[in-house]
Amino acid sequence: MSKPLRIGMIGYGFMGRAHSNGYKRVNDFFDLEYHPVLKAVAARDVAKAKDFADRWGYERVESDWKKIVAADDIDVIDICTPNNLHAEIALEAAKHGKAILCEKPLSMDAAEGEKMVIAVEKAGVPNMVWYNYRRIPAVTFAKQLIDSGKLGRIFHYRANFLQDWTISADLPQGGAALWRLDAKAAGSGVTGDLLAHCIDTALWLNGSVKNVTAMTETFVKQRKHQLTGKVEPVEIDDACAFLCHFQNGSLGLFESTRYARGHKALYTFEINGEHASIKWDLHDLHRLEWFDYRDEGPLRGWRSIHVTDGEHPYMSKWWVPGLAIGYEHSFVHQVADFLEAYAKKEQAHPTFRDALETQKVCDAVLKSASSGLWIDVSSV
Ligand code: NAI
Ligand code: SOE
Repeated sequence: MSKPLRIGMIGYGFMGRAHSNGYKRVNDFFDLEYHPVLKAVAARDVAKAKDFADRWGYERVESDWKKIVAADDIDVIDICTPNNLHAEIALEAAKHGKAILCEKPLSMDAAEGEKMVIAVEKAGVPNMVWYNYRRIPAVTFAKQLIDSGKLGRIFHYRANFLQDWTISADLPQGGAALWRLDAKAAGSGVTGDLLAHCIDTALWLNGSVKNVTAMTETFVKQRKHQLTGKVEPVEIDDACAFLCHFQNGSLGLFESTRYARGHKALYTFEINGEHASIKWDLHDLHRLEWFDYRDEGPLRGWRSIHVTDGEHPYMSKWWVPGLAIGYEHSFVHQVADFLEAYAKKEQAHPTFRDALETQKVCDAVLKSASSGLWIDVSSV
């Protein structure tokens, strides 16, 4: 019989749903010592939170997140709010000794992230950030291939995250659904929202970043604020591109934009090593492209590996070989890994400290874009 782990969810939007789905499905597929219990959800709009709670099976609703953070019957605080609330909630949750699962990016900037890391480490509480793309089986498989040394020395790391949903100049900024355009709620634009994913994956697959040079652009300079009705300057980056040196000597090239007409959420990466290369694409997420120079000459070429066999990461828990899983399963995997680590009294990754490293790269990128200089990540 597994033991209960009581979840207090803060925010009931996109991620509130993705995580709740993860909590509900995980024990149906993974053998674990703990099972999540959906105890309480907090949000300002109690009627909407009640609908959410009824749909997903949360036992109660609170209008103030502080009540959930202080409640004796909650073990884990799951932060699914806009970015400007992550730190305040996490600091309070650490004071109450709760395990904390925080959505990405960790914080508004690295200075805020440092405080969060200090708080969770001082409190000694389990902490993890939802950089879920690590747990897509093809991405985890890429990690296994790199760690096995099959690619040899790495020369290049290339990643893109392209979207097209903010092109209209009439789109307001701020408030529900549009907080990502408001720097006060989001911290930054595509750098913290999208490139943060690419950076987390890159740090995991290819190690630390030494220095960066970046450019950003804000194509629409003013937008009406949804909450105040006033036309205000847009302070986020709509697009960002940066070059970097990794500590292992390889070169990095990253691009993200919300102005790439035709692309909804195109996250891709490619890694070129001495012996082999790999490519991955979120729109075809169960495939890993592999090129190995050591293959027999006439047969040498790109292979497309369907990462659905039982021997591939996580896949033995799902269906039969050849049947794909999707985006939502990355959250189920992250919950499973968290519960496994929790049972062993270990930390699941990425921890707040891991995510702080991503935050430092983001800060260095933004600093470089505004100064026009190469910035050392260690100087941030
Ligand atoms: P959303 O706008 O869909 O939901 C935000 C929720 O926060 C809403 O339920 C809202 O009512 C609630 N909220 C706002 N202020 C609050 C307050 N003062 N007290 C309590 N609740 C409050 O946003 P979404 O897309 O779910 O994003 C939330 C977080 O998840 C962000 O940090 C975002 O960067 C991250 N995210 C991560 C993704 C991933 O792939 N890992 C995907 C989408 C978002
Ligand atoms: C933005 O549209 C967004 O939802 C990001 O906030 C997520 O982190 C990313 O996974 C998908 O796109």
